[in-house]
Amino acid sequence: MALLDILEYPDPRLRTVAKPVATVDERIRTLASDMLDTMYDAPGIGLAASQVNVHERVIVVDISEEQDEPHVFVNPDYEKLGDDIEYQEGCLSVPGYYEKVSRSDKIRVKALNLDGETFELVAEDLLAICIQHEIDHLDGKLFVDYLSNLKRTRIRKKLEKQHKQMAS
Ligand code: GNR
Ligand code: NI
Repeated sequence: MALLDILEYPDPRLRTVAKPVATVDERIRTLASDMLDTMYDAPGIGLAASQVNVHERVIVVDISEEQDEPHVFVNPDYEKLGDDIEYQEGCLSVPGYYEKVSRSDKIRVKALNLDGETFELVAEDLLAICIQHEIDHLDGKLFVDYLSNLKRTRIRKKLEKQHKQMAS
């Protein structure tokens, strides 16, 4: 069990575009395992490698109540199948803030599993929303980017103040 530190907005490292994983090896399996530990500990329903300052295309998701349905996606890609719906999102990198974001309610995801094999999954509702939120992280994108400039600036200033207080 290993817990990783989660970067918080507006840390510029969260804006890094993650690189594709070339080979799914022991290093990637350890990363995914540590990311799941970190996600469950937080607790959260998803985590992208970008959030733990590893800029490679790996995400983990588990929306189950029992925290016993882990999904790992390496080099994920998706197409939208559904309609856009609004959902109140949160983010472990934007702690304490929840705002409505519009995303597709159904997607088809293609990715590699931890054996390096390609698989496909049709995801709906919260699982679909969470996977889209995580893939955004891999592209350096955060849910606050969908909000008004006013809302995003307010959130940024409050978190910056909190980070300064914690540092002093
Ligand atoms: O724990 C999380 N909850 C959540 C709720 C609504 C939409 C997306 C999410 S993902 C978030 C964890 C996180 O920050 N993943 O990047
Ligand atoms: Ni997030």
